[in-house]
Amino acid sequence: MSELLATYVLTHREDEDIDRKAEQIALGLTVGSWTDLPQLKQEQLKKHKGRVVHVKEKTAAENGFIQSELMIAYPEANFSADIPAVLTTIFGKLSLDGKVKLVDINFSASFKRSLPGPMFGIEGIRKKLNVYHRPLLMSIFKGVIGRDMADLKEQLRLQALGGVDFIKDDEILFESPLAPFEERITEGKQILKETYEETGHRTLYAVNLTGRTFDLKDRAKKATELGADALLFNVFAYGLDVMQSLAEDPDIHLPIMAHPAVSGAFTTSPEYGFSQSLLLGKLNRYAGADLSLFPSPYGSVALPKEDALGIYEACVKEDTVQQTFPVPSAGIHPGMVPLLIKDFGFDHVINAGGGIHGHPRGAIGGGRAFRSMMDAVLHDVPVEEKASSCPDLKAALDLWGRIVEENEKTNSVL
Ligand code: 1AE
Repeated sequence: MSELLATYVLTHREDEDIDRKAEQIALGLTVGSWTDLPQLKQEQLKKHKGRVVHVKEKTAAENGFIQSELMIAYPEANFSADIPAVLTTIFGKLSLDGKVKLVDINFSASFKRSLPGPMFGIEGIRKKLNVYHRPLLMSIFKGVIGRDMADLKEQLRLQALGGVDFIKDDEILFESPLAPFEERITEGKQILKETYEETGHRTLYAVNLTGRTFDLKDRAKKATELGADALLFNVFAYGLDVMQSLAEDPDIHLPIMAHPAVSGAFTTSPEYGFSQSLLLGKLNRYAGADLSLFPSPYGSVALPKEDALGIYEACVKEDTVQQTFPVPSAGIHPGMVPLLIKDFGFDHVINAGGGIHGHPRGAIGGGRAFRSMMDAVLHDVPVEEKASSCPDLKAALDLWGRIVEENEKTNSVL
């Protein structure tokens, strides 16, 4: 019989009987109070009962409180093969019952067959761009609310001329008569065709898929027909299952870029909600995100480094589904590139809005500064030397400086 393993961290009083609590969870989330039932019913229900796999102390007691790790196995026969059924079973009422954090889920091999994973993944996206040996660079439209198509087209053009690989809509750009979804796709496509002809560098555009849930599929199909490159999707405002339905639909054959908006409400507490690696890494990946955006350890909205690395690991580690491109983001500027490459290697996307548009020479200078810093790191050229031959990089470093790790004494960050 296949089982799903759920791992939780409970914060509780030192003297609480946590073995008993674990048994209550295993029973309560599966067959309920089966011991009070007649013998026949008990027998019938036995195969549906949850099983405590382990209970371990995780931290030393502090002010009378302690954290314990619990692993509980749930028979997969108890639920249908979809993420809403899984989450309702293993973390439904439990998420309301004290200080419980769901940190990991392990699905059986057979259950995983119902989860599509990314349709393109790292490999498919690199193939679209024909870029294989460096991190990708993405920029973000900024300040475009209330602006018309002429403004958007100019911003798109400048970003592309800076040498970025991807340009994404801002997640707060919704449908507007000034810049409708369909025009953003068709006119954006034309601009990127022109910049490709001018520079030979290909840039893809991820348009924000927004609106009411039951209209999303039609809009995404329209985007496919119009030749869109990719979809940006605020998955945590809608739900993982909505993204999975988009990813699985053969008429919507587009990479999905999962934005982390709203996810902080579910992840940031050390005592409640989901772990970052589970929600933004593993579940995003199984539900079909080709790219997963998350705060890096260094920018304006920063995650603890171990959380950011945990998301990265869940996106790329060996699995039955394709890899999701990790996209550490938020407040990123060229001076952070050495640390980003050190932490996340080649297979990630460097993503910047303000760090591109806020460059003293505008978005073209911003893109060039990032690409130049990436070149310096990948070809082992000292940053100062690179900056002396690249005025865009010099201007970025003069403005924002370089971020080095706290324990770093030398000028080199690699
Ligand atoms: C974590 C998501 C980052 C994002 O979407 C965004 O718009 C970042 O903008 P900047 O780079 O902080 O200006």
